Amino acid sequence: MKITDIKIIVASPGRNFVTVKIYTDEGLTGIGDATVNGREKSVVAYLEDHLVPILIGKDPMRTEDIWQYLYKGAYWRRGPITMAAISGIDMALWDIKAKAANMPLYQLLGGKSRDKVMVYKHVGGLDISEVVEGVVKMREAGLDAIRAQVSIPGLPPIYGTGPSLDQTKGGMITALPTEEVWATHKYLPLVPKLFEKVRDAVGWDVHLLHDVHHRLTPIEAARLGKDLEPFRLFWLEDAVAAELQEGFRIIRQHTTQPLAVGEVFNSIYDLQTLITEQLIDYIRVTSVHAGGVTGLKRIFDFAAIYHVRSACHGPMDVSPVAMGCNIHVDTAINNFGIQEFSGYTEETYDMFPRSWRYERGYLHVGETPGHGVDIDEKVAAKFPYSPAYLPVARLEDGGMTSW
Ligand code: CS2
Ligand code: MG
Repeated sequence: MKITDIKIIVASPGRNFVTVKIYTDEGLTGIGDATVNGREKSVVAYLEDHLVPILIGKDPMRTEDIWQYLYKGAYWRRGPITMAAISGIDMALWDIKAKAANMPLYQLLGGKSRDKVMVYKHVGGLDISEVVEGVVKMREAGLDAIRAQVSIPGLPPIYGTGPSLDQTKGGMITALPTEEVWATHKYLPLVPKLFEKVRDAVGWDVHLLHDVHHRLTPIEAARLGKDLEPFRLFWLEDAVAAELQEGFRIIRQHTTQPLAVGEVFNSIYDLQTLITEQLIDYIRVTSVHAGGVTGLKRIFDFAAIYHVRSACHGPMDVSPVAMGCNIHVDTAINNFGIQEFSGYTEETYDMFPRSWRYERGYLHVGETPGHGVDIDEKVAAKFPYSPAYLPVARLEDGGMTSW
């Protein structure tokens, strides 16, 4: 089999998505997700200018060799743009391979290790009572795991706590970046109060999660971890900016609060210290940013040796294609932990016909050959690219900060 053509489709059915479509001389096609939120067009250029020309004529079944060819062959290794481009190609190749085998992708990854995939969804609110109300409703909708975030009183709503993140509904993804305000000393005492009220309302059978979004220093994160211990959270996510993996040693010394990190990582080398020193409990890499099916499976197998579980990043900007690949990996591996799932706009669901399905807190893998997600190009054509940025964050004195 030979690759005859590769098309890059950019569309914005609520969020911008970059989708790779690979054609072969045997008529089989495959698709992959290559979206980097807020930097979409740089991946399009990387693919169209640098990867498409060198892949035409190659054998699409050689998924490992093509992955290494693009990774080692570039000389400039790793990085979000390179790895999203490789991810998009890799997903499309696995799609073709599984279609050629006439099997759902999970069969090629070892077969089913579980029947369904537990997900968590998000609840945000401007104050604690709004969040509690949202968590109760989410629980009634069947969720066994819920992430809770609250705005800081006296400051404008921050990312993850305000209105919808769907750019079509006036959320915080905007045509130019909004500037948010952050104050650690106001946040730290608030979060334990939130979880006390949430536990009072929904009890102890439900898994509760919280995302710090990289905003603390290690010792601040350690304090928060200790203060949250009475509420037994499933995890504390992205407590610090994780470029300095050793920072997690400080947090780990002080608290038994389980820790999750990794949504911005794109290679196994970004998490080597965190995993080998068992500084975290869940690794949040996802197929679209960590090297496709090949990269994700390699990282999760590595993590399994150190008792670290999977927790694929899965917000709205991880397209239904990458979500489909995640679900196949989640279903196949032994060390599955949880899958993030925000759901999508109706337009996004129309654009990506798929065999996976969501039902009351769980995702179910599809049985169609390949990864089971397709793209309807007629629908895609109705939603052209629309510039969209994530916010940035400043301290109250105007200084830039992590978010
Ligand atoms: C978040 C994301 O899902 C999460 O845990 O941290 O909303 C993240 O900010 C976005 O995916 C960035 O594109
Ligand atoms: Mg996060």
